[in-house]
Amino acid sequence: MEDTVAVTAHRIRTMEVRGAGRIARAGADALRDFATAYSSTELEPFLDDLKKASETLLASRPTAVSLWNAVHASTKAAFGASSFDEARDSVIRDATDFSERSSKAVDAIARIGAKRISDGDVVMTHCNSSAALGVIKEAHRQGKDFKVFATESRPWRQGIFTVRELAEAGVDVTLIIDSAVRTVMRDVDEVFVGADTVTSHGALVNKVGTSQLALAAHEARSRFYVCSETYKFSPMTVLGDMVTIEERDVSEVVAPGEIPDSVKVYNPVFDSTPARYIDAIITEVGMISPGSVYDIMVRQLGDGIFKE
Ligand code: RUB
Repeated sequence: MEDTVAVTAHRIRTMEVRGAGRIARAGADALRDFATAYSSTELEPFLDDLKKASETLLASRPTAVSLWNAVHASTKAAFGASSFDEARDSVIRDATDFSERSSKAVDAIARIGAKRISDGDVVMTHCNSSAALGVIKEAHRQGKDFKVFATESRPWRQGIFTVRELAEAGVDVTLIIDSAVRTVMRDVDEVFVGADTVTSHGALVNKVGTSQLALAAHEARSRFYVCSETYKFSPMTVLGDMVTIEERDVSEVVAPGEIPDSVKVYNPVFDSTPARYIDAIITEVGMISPGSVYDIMVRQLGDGIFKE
């Protein structure tokens, strides 16, 4: 059943599964299936294979810490288990629990964030975040009358998924190209974006271009909200680690032969927004300031996670 893990890692790498929350749940689900179908009953080989499965998943995409937190939450108890049954059962239990808590967190964020949207507001979102779209759809479900601008989000154009999803929900949505952000921002009341990783000092790592929305929002005095489950908070950043910004293939930006071979193409797919441009982070444990991330992480994950 290592295949399930390899298939999931492939689907994450090729972006068939994308968005930090979905990636994390897919990782946890793959580990649950791996443990469920494991054929031998020896503890040591199981732990060796579990380690390899975890590494395969973690190598699939580097930026979203949600995947690391999902793998850690699903496997931590197994590595301290004293029998095969205990280890396997803990992976099945903890991976299932992670996925369930993850889905509930998105719902809680929707309920909390929706209160920040009022009748007549203009909202902007970037890329395709289930947490941010949850907020917008919940506000719409509550009968609020507002407009949404969604960015195209080159080069993958996740904005197309966003506008489809919002249109299907009946939301008044307008698609804009990424370079129209500043032009439109003067009319925007609130920006809602998702998170791939939030650092211990409250910086947001999310789809490239997010920091431009934040700067434009700051200039236009529009509020800038990050919708982030707490498993997007990165324990590694407490220890000083930098977040790896994924760079993807040139072919996502230009077609073969479209530009001279001598031209280099740089395709970073995430960027970092400093805490000072963030009004609040909307999490499943409430609306917090970027300055509270460290405390929440310690409370949620425990001191042990910070040991190197
Ligand atoms: C998606 C992206 C999303 C976050 C949050 O990037 O940057 O804003 O992952 O998403 P990609 P969610 O399409 O490259 O994975 O709120 O769904 O976890």
